[in-house]
Amino acid sequence: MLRVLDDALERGLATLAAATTLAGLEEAHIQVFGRKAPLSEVQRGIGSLPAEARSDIGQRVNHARRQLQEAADGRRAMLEQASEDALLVADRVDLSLPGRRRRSGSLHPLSLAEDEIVDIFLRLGYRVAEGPEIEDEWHNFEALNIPPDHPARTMKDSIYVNIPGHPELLLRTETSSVQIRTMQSQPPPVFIIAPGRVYRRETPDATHLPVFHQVEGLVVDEGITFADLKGTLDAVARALFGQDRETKLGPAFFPFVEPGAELAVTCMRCDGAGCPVCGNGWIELLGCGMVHPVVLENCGYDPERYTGFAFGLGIDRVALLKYRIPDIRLLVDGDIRFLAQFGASR
Ligand code: FA5
Repeated sequence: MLRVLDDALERGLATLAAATTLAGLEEAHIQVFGRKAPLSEVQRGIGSLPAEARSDIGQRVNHARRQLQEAADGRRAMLEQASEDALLVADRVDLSLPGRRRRSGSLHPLSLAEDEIVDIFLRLGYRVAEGPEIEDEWHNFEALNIPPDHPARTMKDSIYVNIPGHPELLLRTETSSVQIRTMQSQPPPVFIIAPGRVYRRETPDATHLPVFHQVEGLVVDEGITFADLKGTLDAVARALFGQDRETKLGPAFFPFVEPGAELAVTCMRCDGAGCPVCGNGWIELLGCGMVHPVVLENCGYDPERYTGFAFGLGIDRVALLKYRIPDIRLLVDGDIRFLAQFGASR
């Protein structure tokens, strides 16, 4: 029995020492301490020994068991440490490697142009107003003195939305509808600009898009004259394009102003010489005029007491002119090589 015990101790120590993983140590533990292990058999045999031998053998068995348990605990601690070390090595961060750079983005040229326009007007004391992109015919047409037989009101020119029971709803064709909403919501004086998206049935070309952006401007107060309009537009054109760019104000018709005018700027491509993009050297930038008395009346303002001016400036056109972009369609192509020139890294 003593021989079996010595043998169990020796083999048990060897088995535990041979375990190279924690799972392997579990198996070794069963082999050494399990019910069928030699150590357990010796322990079970103690009962059949003569009484005087029992205590001696019992002590030896306990001693052997303690030795084996210590060996198992030591092995477990070692294997746990080793597996922890392996994890740390696998997770090691090499601080000497260069980091992965995030591409820094940039604002789209349209946003840059809009921000700049809005900034200029905020400095002049205007506030920013907003209106919905889905408009009704009254705000988009009637209130603006655009009669029912005007060509802009046909399905051919405007984009109507298909909402059952609402044949009067369309995508706004100009930001001028915000003039109406603003005057309806407050008494004079009014000094607002309203930047936003507008929609027209239009075939895209180098200077036209079917979805584009305008900044509407509206000023109404006592004693506002055409000179105020001209002075404001001059100041804005200089702030946007510098002193050197030439501008030209000519007569134009819009049903909601009287008199009406249009401001054009020398073409960004040919500098006014004339080219296939502009034709005659000029790019039309905005429509403007003195607010028609009928429009003031439609909004509940007294046209005998108040006068005002309004303008509608194309933001996409401003971007073309400022950044010398040769074709407006580049703004919506999403070509990263184009956008990268405004700061987006490749
Ligand atoms: C209007 O939209 C008037 N509501 C402007 C106005 C406001 C007049 C207040 C009087 C008083 P027009 O259709 O010309 O006008 O457009 C105004 C500007 O938007 C143009 O000068 C041009 O800069 C820009 N624009 C017009 N059509 C397009 C288009 N298809 N693509 C890009 N820009 C356009």
